[in-house]
Amino acid sequence: MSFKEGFYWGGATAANQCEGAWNEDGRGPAETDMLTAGSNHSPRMLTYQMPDGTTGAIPRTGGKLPEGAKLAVLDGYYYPNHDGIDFYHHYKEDIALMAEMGFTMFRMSISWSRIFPRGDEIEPNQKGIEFYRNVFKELKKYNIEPLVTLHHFDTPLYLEENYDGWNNRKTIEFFDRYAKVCFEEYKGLVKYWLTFNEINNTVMFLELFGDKATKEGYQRAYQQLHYQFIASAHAVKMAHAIDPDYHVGCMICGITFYPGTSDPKDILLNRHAWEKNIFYCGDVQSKGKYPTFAKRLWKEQDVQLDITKQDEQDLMEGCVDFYTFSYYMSTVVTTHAIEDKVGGNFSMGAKNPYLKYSDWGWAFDPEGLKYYLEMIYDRYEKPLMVVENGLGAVDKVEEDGSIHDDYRIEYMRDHIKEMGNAIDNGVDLIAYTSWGCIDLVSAGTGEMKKRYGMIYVDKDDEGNGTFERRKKDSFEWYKKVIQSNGKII
Ligand code: P53
Repeated sequence: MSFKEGFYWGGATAANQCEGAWNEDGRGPAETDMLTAGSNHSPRMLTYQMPDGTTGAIPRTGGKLPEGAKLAVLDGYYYPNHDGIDFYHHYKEDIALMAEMGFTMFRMSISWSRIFPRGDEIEPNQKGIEFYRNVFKELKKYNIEPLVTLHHFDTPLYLEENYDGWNNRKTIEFFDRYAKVCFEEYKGLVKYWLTFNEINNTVMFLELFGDKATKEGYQRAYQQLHYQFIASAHAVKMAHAIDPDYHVGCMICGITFYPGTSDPKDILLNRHAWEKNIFYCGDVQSKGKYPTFAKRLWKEQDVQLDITKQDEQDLMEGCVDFYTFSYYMSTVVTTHAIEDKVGGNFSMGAKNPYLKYSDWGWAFDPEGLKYYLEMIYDRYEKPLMVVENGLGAVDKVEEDGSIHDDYRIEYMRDHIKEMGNAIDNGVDLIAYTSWGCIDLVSAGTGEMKKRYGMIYVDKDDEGNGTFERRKKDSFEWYKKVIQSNGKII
Protein backbone atom coordinates (compact mmCIF):
# COMPACT_ATOMS: atom_id res chain seq x y z
CA MET A 1 0.00 0.00 0.00
CA SER A 2 1.09 3.54 0.73
CA PHE A 3 3.63 4.59 -1.89
CA LYS A 4 2.38 3.99 -5.42
CA GLU A 5 4.61 2.61 -8.11
CA GLY A 6 6.48 5.48 -9.71
CA PHE A 7 6.54 7.54 -6.52
CA TYR A 8 9.50 9.90 -6.85
CA TRP A 9 12.22 9.56 -4.22
CA GLY A 10 15.12 11.94 -4.10
CA GLY A 11 16.75 14.99 -2.61
CA ALA A 12 16.74 18.76 -2.96
CA THR A 13 19.21 21.63 -3.26
CA ALA A 14 19.29 25.30 -4.29
CA ALA A 15 21.80 26.93 -6.64
CA ASN A 16 22.97 29.64 -4.27
CA GLN A 17 23.65 27.19 -1.44
CA CYS A 18 25.54 24.54 -3.37
CA GLU A 19 26.89 25.63 -6.75
CA GLY A 20 29.65 28.00 -5.72
CA ALA A 21 31.47 29.42 -8.79
CA TRP A 22 29.66 32.64 -7.92
CA ASN A 23 31.47 34.77 -10.47
CA GLU A 24 32.47 32.17 -13.05
CA ASP A 25 31.44 31.93 -16.68
CA GLY A 26 29.72 35.28 -16.70
CA ARG A 27 27.40 34.83 -13.72
CA GLY A 28 26.16 38.05 -12.14
CA PRO A 29 25.84 38.47 -8.37
CA ALA A 30 22.74 38.04 -6.22
CA GLU A 31 22.17 39.32 -2.69
CA THR A 32 23.15 35.89 -1.37
CA ASP A 33 26.71 36.63 -2.53
CA MET A 34 26.94 39.62 -0.20
CA LEU A 35 25.88 37.63 2.86
CA THR A 36 28.37 36.63 5.52
CA ALA A 37 27.99 33.57 7.74
CA GLY A 38 26.04 33.83 10.98
CA SER A 39 25.00 31.27 13.54
CA ASN A 40 21.91 30.17 15.40
CA HIS A 41 21.80 33.36 17.44
CA SER A 42 23.81 35.88 15.43
CA PRO A 43 22.41 37.03 12.10
CA ARG A 44 24.06 36.83 8.72
CA MET A 45 25.35 40.26 7.68
CA LEU A 46 25.08 42.15 4.40
CA THR A 47 28.23 44.08 3.57
CA TYR A 48 28.21 47.43 1.78
CA GLN A 49 30.28 50.26 0.45
CA MET A 50 29.49 54.00 0.44
CA PRO A 51 30.24 56.30 -2.51
CA ASP A 52 33.14 57.77 -0.50
CA GLY A 53 34.69 54.32 -0.09
CA THR A 54 33.80 53.69 3.54
CA THR A 55 32.41 50.23 4.22
CA GLY A 56 30.24 48.46 6.74
CA ALA A 57 27.85 45.62 7.46
CA ILE A 58 24.23 45.43 8.58
CA PRO A 59 22.28 42.42 9.84
CA ARG A 60 20.19 40.85 7.10
CA THR A 61 17.24 40.73 9.44
CA GLY A 62 16.22 44.10 10.77
CA GLY A 63 19.11 46.09 9.31
CA LYS A 64 18.82 49.21 7.19
CA LEU A 65 21.38 50.28 4.58
CA PRO A 66 22.62 53.85 4.99
CA GLU A 67 21.52 56.28 2.27
CA GLY A 68 23.64 55.82 -0.86
CA ALA A 69 25.22 52.52 0.24
CA LYS A 70 25.60 49.68 -2.23
CA LEU A 71 25.97 46.05 -1.32
CA ALA A 72 29.53 44.93 -1.97
CA VAL A 73 31.96 42.10 -1.43
CA LEU A 74 34.64 43.31 0.97
CA ASP A 75 38.06 42.09 2.03
CA GLY A 76 38.20 40.62 5.50
CA TYR A 77 34.74 39.02 5.37
CA TYR A 78 33.83 35.44 4.57
CA TYR A 79 30.98 34.72 2.15
CA PRO A 80 30.00 31.05 2.36
CA ASN A 81 27.82 31.07 -0.78
CA HIS A 82 30.73 32.08 -3.01
CA ASP A 83 32.01 28.51 -3.04
CA GLY A 84 28.94 26.69 -1.71
CA ILE A 85 29.96 23.06 -1.91
CA ASP A 86 31.33 23.62 -5.40
CA PHE A 87 28.56 21.62 -7.07
CA TYR A 88 29.44 23.61 -10.20
CA HIS A 89 32.59 21.53 -10.57
CA HIS A 90 31.46 18.37 -8.75
CA TYR A 91 28.04 17.78 -10.27
CA LYS A 92 28.99 14.59 -12.10
CA GLU A 93 30.35 12.99 -8.96
CA ASP A 94 27.35 14.19 -6.94
CA ILE A 95 24.78 12.92 -9.40
CA ALA A 96 26.56 9.55 -9.55
CA LEU A 97 26.22 9.30 -5.76
CA MET A 98 22.54 10.23 -5.93
CA ALA A 99 22.04 7.59 -8.60
CA GLU A 100 23.77 5.07 -6.34
CA MET A 101 21.23 5.89 -3.64
CA GLY A 102 18.51 5.18 -6.20
CA PHE A 103 17.17 8.72 -6.64
CA THR A 104 14.40 9.03 -9.19
CA MET A 105 14.07 12.79 -8.67
CA PHE A 106 16.52 15.59 -7.98
CA ARG A 107 15.30 19.02 -7.00
CA MET A 108 17.64 21.85 -7.90
CA SER A 109 17.29 25.48 -8.86
CA ILE A 110 18.56 27.60 -11.70
CA SER A 111 20.47 30.69 -10.73
CA TRP A 112 18.70 33.47 -12.64
CA SER A 113 21.89 35.56 -12.80
CA ARG A 114 23.75 32.72 -14.54
CA ILE A 115 21.23 32.96 -17.38
CA PHE A 116 20.78 36.75 -17.25
CA PRO A 117 23.72 38.19 -15.26
CA ARG A 118 22.03 41.56 -14.73
CA GLY A 119 18.48 40.42 -15.26
CA ASP A 120 17.42 43.03 -17.83
CA GLU A 121 19.41 41.82 -20.85
CA ILE A 122 17.72 40.68 -24.04
CA GLU A 123 20.21 37.90 -24.82
CA PRO A 124 20.99 35.19 -22.27
CA ASN A 125 24.46 34.06 -21.19
CA GLN A 126 25.16 30.91 -23.22
CA LYS A 127 27.64 29.52 -20.68
CA GLY A 128 24.97 29.60 -18.01
CA ILE A 129 22.51 27.81 -20.28
CA GLU A 130 25.13 25.21 -21.10
CA PHE A 131 25.87 24.44 -17.45
CA TYR A 132 22.30 23.46 -16.64
CA ARG A 133 21.95 21.55 -19.89
CA ASN A 134 24.94 19.47 -18.86
CA VAL A 135 23.46 18.86 -15.42
CA PHE A 136 20.11 17.79 -16.89
CA LYS A 137 21.85 15.47 -19.36
CA GLU A 138 23.82 13.91 -16.56
CA LEU A 139 20.58 13.31 -14.62
CA LYS A 140 18.95 11.79 -17.69
CA LYS A 141 21.83 9.33 -17.96
CA TYR A 142 20.63 7.83 -14.66
CA ASN A 143 16.90 8.30 -15.26
CA ILE A 144 16.68 10.88 -12.51
CA GLU A 145 13.85 13.34 -13.14
CA PRO A 146 14.87 16.93 -12.43
CA LEU A 147 12.49 19.14 -10.47
CA VAL A 148 13.62 22.65 -11.26
CA THR A 149 12.96 25.78 -9.19
CA LEU A 150 13.22 28.97 -11.22
CA HIS A 151 13.63 31.29 -8.25
CA HIS A 152 15.20 30.21 -4.98
CA PHE A 153 16.06 33.36 -2.96
CA ASP A 154 18.29 34.78 -5.71
CA THR A 155 16.96 37.70 -7.74
CA PRO A 156 19.90 39.23 -9.69
CA LEU A 157 21.42 41.99 -7.56
CA TYR A 158 21.36 44.38 -10.50
CA LEU A 159 17.57 44.19 -10.60
CA GLU A 160 17.35 44.82 -6.87
CA GLU A 161 19.59 47.87 -7.09
CA ASN A 162 18.41 49.42 -10.33
CA TYR A 163 14.74 48.51 -10.45
CA ASP A 164 13.93 47.95 -6.76
CA GLY A 165 13.44 44.25 -7.52
CA TRP A 166 10.02 42.80 -6.79
CA ASN A 167 8.67 46.16 -5.64
CA ASN A 168 8.54 47.05 -9.31
CA ARG A 169 6.01 45.63 -11.76
CA LYS A 170 8.72 45.75 -14.43
CA THR A 171 10.54 42.86 -12.76
CA ILE A 172 7.70 40.60 -13.94
CA GLU A 173 8.80 41.20 -17.55
CA PHE A 174 12.38 40.27 -16.74
CA PHE A 175 11.25 37.12 -15.01
CA ASP A 176 8.97 36.26 -17.97
CA ARG A 177 11.95 36.49 -20.29
CA TYR A 178 14.09 34.33 -18.01
CA ALA A 179 11.39 31.68 -17.59
CA LYS A 180 10.75 31.56 -21.34
CA VAL A 181 14.42 30.94 -22.08
CA CYS A 182 14.50 28.09 -19.54
CA PHE A 183 11.33 26.47 -20.88
CA GLU A 184 12.58 26.67 -24.47
CA GLU A 185 16.13 25.57 -23.82
CA TYR A 186 15.38 22.61 -21.61
CA LYS A 187 12.44 21.12 -23.51
CA GLY A 188 12.75 17.34 -23.45
CA LEU A 189 15.20 17.39 -20.53
CA VAL A 190 12.88 18.66 -17.77
CA LYS A 191 9.25 17.87 -17.01
CA TYR A 192 8.59 19.37 -13.56
CA TRP A 193 9.10 23.03 -12.68
CA LEU A 194 8.54 25.17 -9.59
CA THR A 195 8.24 28.94 -9.82
CA PHE A 196 9.11 30.65 -6.49
CA ASN A 197 10.67 28.85 -3.55
CA GLU A 198 8.81 29.39 -0.25
CA ILE A 199 6.94 32.30 -1.75
CA ASN A 200 5.02 32.80 1.51
CA ASN A 201 8.16 33.68 3.51
CA THR A 202 7.83 37.31 2.41
CA VAL A 203 4.79 37.76 4.62
CA MET A 204 5.25 34.92 7.10
CA PHE A 205 8.64 36.05 8.39
CA LEU A 206 7.92 39.78 8.47
CA GLU A 207 7.62 39.77 12.23
CA LEU A 208 11.06 38.25 12.51
CA PHE A 209 12.59 41.14 10.59
CA GLY A 210 12.39 43.63 13.43
CA ASP A 211 11.17 46.95 12.18
CA LYS A 212 9.73 45.56 8.95
CA ALA A 213 6.43 44.38 10.46
CA THR A 214 4.98 47.88 10.01
CA LYS A 215 2.12 48.97 7.78
CA GLU A 216 4.69 50.05 5.22
CA GLY A 217 6.44 46.67 5.52
CA TYR A 218 3.18 44.84 4.90
CA GLN A 219 2.32 47.10 1.97
CA ARG A 220 5.65 46.22 0.33
CA ALA A 221 5.41 42.52 1.16
CA TYR A 222 1.89 42.06 -0.21
CA GLN A 223 2.73 44.06 -3.32
CA GLN A 224 5.92 42.05 -3.94
CA LEU A 225 3.92 38.88 -3.53
CA HIS A 226 1.32 40.08 -5.99
CA TYR A 227 3.96 40.71 -8.65
CA GLN A 228 5.46 37.28 -7.97
CA PHE A 229 2.02 35.66 -8.27
CA ILE A 230 1.63 37.29 -11.69
CA ALA A 231 5.12 36.24 -12.76
CA SER A 232 4.37 32.71 -11.57
CA ALA A 233 1.04 32.62 -13.43
CA HIS A 234 2.74 33.83 -16.60
CA ALA A 235 5.32 31.06 -16.21
CA VAL A 236 2.62 28.40 -15.87
CA LYS A 237 0.86 29.61 -19.01
CA MET A 238 4.08 29.87 -20.98
CA ALA A 239 5.29 26.44 -19.89
CA HIS A 240 2.06 24.79 -21.03
CA ALA A 241 2.23 26.58 -24.38
CA ILE A 242 5.86 25.62 -24.96
CA ASP A 243 5.51 21.98 -23.98
CA PRO A 244 2.19 20.36 -23.01
CA ASP A 245 4.24 17.84 -21.05
CA TYR A 246 5.48 20.51 -18.66
CA HIS A 247 3.99 20.49 -15.15
CA VAL A 248 4.43 23.58 -13.01
CA GLY A 249 3.98 23.79 -9.27
CA CYS A 250 4.01 26.34 -6.46
CA MET A 251 6.31 26.00 -3.46
CA ILE A 252 5.18 26.98 0.03
CA CYS A 253 7.14 27.02 3.28
CA GLY A 254 4.93 24.54 5.09
CA ILE A 255 4.63 25.00 8.82
CA THR A 256 1.83 23.41 10.83
CA PHE A 257 0.28 25.89 13.25
CA TYR A 258 -1.33 24.90 16.55
CA PRO A 259 -3.22 27.04 19.07
CA GLY A 260 -1.46 27.36 22.43
CA THR A 261 -4.63 27.05 24.54
CA SER A 262 -8.33 26.33 24.13
CA ASP A 263 -9.10 30.02 24.60
CA PRO A 264 -11.36 30.87 21.62
CA LYS A 265 -9.04 33.81 20.97
CA ASP A 266 -6.20 31.33 20.41
CA ILE A 267 -8.31 29.16 18.14
CA LEU A 268 -9.15 32.18 16.03
CA LEU A 269 -5.56 33.37 16.03
CA ASN A 270 -4.49 29.94 14.84
CA ARG A 271 -6.93 30.02 11.95
CA HIS A 272 -5.72 33.46 11.01
CA ALA A 273 -2.13 32.22 11.14
CA TRP A 274 -2.95 29.47 8.65
CA GLU A 275 -4.73 31.94 6.41
CA LYS A 276 -2.04 34.58 6.41
CA ASN A 277 1.01 32.35 6.38
CA ILE A 278 -0.02 29.26 4.45
CA PHE A 279 -3.33 29.58 2.57
CA TYR A 280 -2.90 33.11 1.21
CA CYS A 281 -0.23 32.11 -1.32
CA GLY A 282 -1.40 28.56 -1.91
CA ASP A 283 -4.95 29.73 -2.67
CA VAL A 284 -3.89 32.36 -5.19
CA GLN A 285 -1.52 30.02 -6.99
CA SER A 286 -3.76 26.94 -6.89
CA LYS A 287 -7.20 28.51 -7.31
CA GLY A 288 -6.24 31.50 -9.44
CA LYS A 289 -7.84 34.15 -7.26
CA TYR A 290 -7.45 35.83 -3.91
CA PRO A 291 -9.38 34.17 -1.08
CA THR A 292 -12.11 36.05 0.79
CA PHE A 293 -9.93 36.53 3.86
CA ALA A 294 -7.38 38.48 1.78
CA LYS A 295 -9.63 41.53 2.11
CA ARG A 296 -9.41 41.26 5.89
CA LEU A 297 -5.63 40.92 5.83
CA TRP A 298 -5.21 43.96 3.58
CA LYS A 299 -7.60 46.01 5.67
CA GLU A 300 -5.74 45.18 8.88
CA GLN A 301 -2.58 46.71 7.43
CA ASP A 302 -4.11 49.41 5.19
CA VAL A 303 -2.70 47.68 2.12
CA GLN A 304 -3.60 49.13 -1.28
CA LEU A 305 -2.68 46.66 -4.00
CA ASP A 306 -1.74 47.60 -7.53
CA ILE A 307 -3.86 44.93 -9.19
CA THR A 308 -5.35 45.19 -12.67
CA LYS A 309 -8.16 43.37 -14.51
CA GLN A 310 -5.49 41.76 -16.67
CA ASP A 311 -3.76 40.53 -13.48
CA GLU A 312 -6.97 38.86 -12.36
CA GLN A 313 -7.30 37.10 -15.68
CA ASP A 314 -3.62 36.05 -15.64
CA LEU A 315 -3.99 34.55 -12.18
CA MET A 316 -7.00 32.52 -13.27
CA GLU A 317 -5.23 31.28 -16.39
CA GLY A 318 -2.03 30.43 -14.54
CA CYS A 319 -3.15 28.00 -11.83
CA VAL A 320 -0.42 25.55 -10.86
CA ASP A 321 -0.67 21.86 -11.77
CA PHE A 322 0.56 20.63 -8.41
CA TYR A 323 1.34 21.95 -4.95
CA THR A 324 4.71 21.50 -3.28
CA PHE A 325 6.02 22.54 0.10
CA SER A 326 8.85 22.26 2.57
CA TYR A 327 8.16 20.79 5.97
CA TYR A 328 10.53 20.90 8.91
CA MET A 329 8.45 21.75 11.97
CA SER A 330 5.23 22.88 13.56
CA THR A 331 4.77 25.93 15.73
CA VAL A 332 2.42 27.27 18.38
CA VAL A 333 0.55 30.59 18.38
CA THR A 334 -1.18 32.14 21.37
CA THR A 335 -2.66 35.41 22.57
CA HIS A 336 -1.37 34.64 26.06
CA ALA A 337 2.00 35.58 27.46
CA ILE A 338 4.60 33.17 26.11
CA GLU A 339 6.68 31.72 28.90
CA ASP A 340 8.96 29.59 26.82
CA LYS A 341 9.76 31.07 23.45
CA VAL A 342 11.47 28.89 20.87
CA GLY A 343 13.95 31.43 19.51
CA GLY A 344 16.83 30.46 17.29
CA ASN A 345 17.08 30.55 13.55
CA PHE A 346 13.75 31.24 11.86
CA SER A 347 11.76 29.43 14.49
CA MET A 348 8.94 31.36 15.98
CA GLY A 349 6.15 31.17 18.48
CA ALA A 350 5.84 29.39 21.79
CA LYS A 351 7.61 26.19 22.73
CA ASN A 352 5.47 23.09 22.47
CA PRO A 353 5.97 21.00 25.64
CA TYR A 354 4.94 17.83 23.78
CA LEU A 355 7.69 18.01 21.18
CA LYS A 356 11.47 17.63 20.97
CA TYR A 357 13.54 20.40 19.40
CA SER A 358 16.62 20.35 17.18
CA ASP A 359 19.81 22.19 18.11
CA TRP A 360 18.54 25.05 15.97
CA GLY A 361 15.19 25.20 17.77
CA TRP A 362 13.08 23.46 15.11
CA ALA A 363 10.30 21.23 16.49
CA PHE A 364 10.36 17.55 15.58
CA ASP A 365 6.74 16.81 14.63
CA PRO A 366 6.14 14.10 12.00
CA GLU A 367 2.41 14.02 12.72
CA GLY A 368 2.33 17.70 11.84
CA LEU A 369 3.39 16.65 8.35
CA LYS A 370 0.44 14.27 8.05
CA TYR A 371 -1.86 17.02 9.31
CA TYR A 372 -0.49 19.42 6.71
CA LEU A 373 -0.75 16.91 3.84
CA GLU A 374 -4.36 16.01 4.61
CA MET A 375 -5.43 19.59 5.15
CA ILE A 376 -3.85 20.83 1.93
CA TYR A 377 -4.99 17.93 -0.24
CA ASP A 378 -8.53 18.41 0.93
CA ARG A 379 -8.31 22.10 0.10
CA TYR A 380 -6.90 21.86 -3.44
CA GLU A 381 -7.19 18.24 -4.61
CA LYS A 382 -4.02 18.57 -6.66
CA PRO A 383 -1.03 16.23 -6.54
CA LEU A 384 1.34 17.12 -3.71
CA MET A 385 5.10 16.87 -3.33
CA VAL A 386 7.14 17.21 -0.16
CA VAL A 387 10.14 18.95 -1.71
CA GLU A 388 12.09 19.73 1.46
CA ASN A 389 12.29 17.89 4.76
CA GLY A 390 15.18 16.86 6.92
CA LEU A 391 17.21 17.47 10.02
CA GLY A 392 19.90 20.13 10.28
CA ALA A 393 22.42 18.70 12.73
CA VAL A 394 26.10 18.62 13.61
CA ASP A 395 27.76 15.48 12.25
CA LYS A 396 30.90 13.87 13.60
CA VAL A 397 33.35 12.19 11.27
CA GLU A 398 34.85 9.17 13.08
CA GLU A 399 38.50 8.28 12.81
CA ASP A 400 37.76 5.69 10.16
CA GLY A 401 35.84 8.29 8.15
CA SER A 402 32.37 6.95 8.93
CA ILE A 403 29.51 9.20 10.02
CA HIS A 404 26.83 7.71 12.26
CA ASP A 405 23.83 9.97 11.78
CA ASP A 406 21.12 7.82 13.35
CA TYR A 407 19.31 11.02 14.50
CA ARG A 408 18.83 11.95 10.83
CA ILE A 409 17.59 8.45 9.97
CA GLU A 410 15.11 8.65 12.83
CA TYR A 411 13.87 12.06 11.67
CA MET A 412 13.38 10.97 8.08
CA ARG A 413 11.91 7.57 8.98
CA ASP A 414 9.22 9.10 11.15
CA HIS A 415 8.29 11.68 8.52
CA ILE A 416 8.19 9.06 5.75
CA LYS A 417 5.96 6.92 7.97
CA GLU A 418 3.47 9.78 8.32
CA MET A 419 3.56 10.43 4.56
CA GLY A 420 2.55 6.79 4.13
CA ASN A 421 -0.32 7.28 6.56
CA ALA A 422 -1.52 10.36 4.69
CA ILE A 423 -1.41 8.44 1.41
CA ASP A 424 -3.41 5.63 2.99
CA ASN A 425 -5.96 8.27 3.98
CA GLY A 426 -6.35 9.30 0.37
CA VAL A 427 -3.75 12.01 -0.18
CA ASP A 428 -2.26 12.06 -3.68
CA LEU A 429 1.38 12.52 -2.68
CA ILE A 430 3.70 11.86 -5.62
CA ALA A 431 7.21 12.81 -4.50
CA TYR A 432 9.58 13.25 -1.59
CA THR A 433 12.86 15.11 -2.01
CA SER A 434 14.68 15.50 1.29
CA TRP A 435 16.45 18.80 1.84
CA GLY A 436 20.18 19.12 1.33
CA CYS A 437 20.61 15.47 0.34
CA ILE A 438 24.22 16.54 0.05
CA ASP A 439 25.50 18.92 2.75
CA LEU A 440 25.29 22.56 1.70
CA VAL A 441 25.38 26.10 3.08
CA SER A 442 22.46 26.86 5.41
CA ALA A 443 20.14 29.54 4.03
CA GLY A 444 19.19 30.81 7.46
CA THR A 445 22.55 30.93 9.20
CA GLY A 446 25.15 30.51 6.45
CA GLU A 447 26.70 27.69 8.44
CA MET A 448 28.16 24.48 7.04
CA LYS A 449 27.87 22.73 10.35
CA LYS A 450 24.07 22.72 10.14
CA ARG A 451 24.14 19.67 7.89
CA TYR A 452 21.20 17.91 6.26
CA GLY A 453 22.95 15.54 3.87
CA MET A 454 23.20 11.84 3.42
CA ILE A 455 26.39 12.76 1.62
CA TYR A 456 28.95 14.60 3.75
CA VAL A 457 31.02 17.42 2.28
CA ASP A 458 34.37 18.31 3.77
CA LYS A 459 34.05 22.06 4.33
CA ASP A 460 33.84 24.03 7.58
CA ASP A 461 32.40 27.36 8.72
CA GLU A 462 35.56 29.26 7.84
CA GLY A 463 35.66 27.84 4.32
CA ASN A 464 38.43 25.30 4.98
CA GLY A 465 38.13 21.82 3.52
CA THR A 466 38.77 19.72 0.45
CA PHE A 467 35.15 19.45 -0.76
CA GLU A 468 35.64 15.70 -0.56
CA ARG A 469 32.34 13.75 -0.52
CA ARG A 470 31.66 10.93 1.95
CA LYS A 471 28.70 8.64 2.59
CA LYS A 472 26.96 8.88 5.96
CA ASP A 473 25.05 5.95 7.50
CA SER A 474 21.84 7.56 6.23
CA PHE A 475 23.11 6.99 2.68
CA GLU A 476 22.77 3.19 2.90
CA TRP A 477 19.53 3.52 4.86
CA TYR A 478 17.87 5.80 2.28
CA LYS A 479 19.04 3.52 -0.51
CA LYS A 480 17.03 0.68 1.06
CA VAL A 481 14.00 2.92 1.55
CA ILE A 482 14.03 3.79 -2.13
CA GLN A 483 14.73 0.21 -3.25
CA SER A 484 11.72 -1.02 -1.29
CA ASN A 485 9.55 1.96 -2.36
CA GLY A 486 9.09 2.99 1.25
CA LYS A 487 8.28 -0.45 2.63
CA ILE A 488 11.55 -0.89 4.50
CA ILE A 489 12.14 2.15 6.59
P1 P53 B 1 18.29 26.36 6.82
C1 P53 B 1 13.22 29.05 7.45
C2 P53 B 1 12.27 28.16 7.91
C3 P53 B 1 11.91 27.09 7.15
C4 P53 B 1 12.50 26.90 5.91
O1 P53 B 1 16.85 26.06 6.21
C5 P53 B 1 13.45 27.78 5.46
C6 P53 B 1 13.82 28.87 6.21
C7 P53 B 1 14.86 29.84 5.73
O2 P53 B 1 16.08 29.56 6.34
O3 P53 B 1 14.04 27.69 4.23
C8 P53 B 1 14.10 26.50 3.51
O4 P53 B 1 19.24 26.28 5.67
C9 P53 B 1 14.74 26.88 2.20
C10 P53 B 1 16.12 26.30 2.00
C11 P53 B 1 16.80 26.16 3.34
C12 P53 B 1 16.02 25.14 4.16
O5 P53 B 1 14.69 25.55 4.32
O6 P53 B 1 18.19 27.71 7.40
O7 P53 B 1 13.94 26.61 1.08
O8 P53 B 1 16.82 27.11 1.10
O9 P53 B 1 18.14 25.80 3.25
C13 P53 B 1 16.62 24.88 5.52
O10 P53 B 1 18.55 25.30 7.82
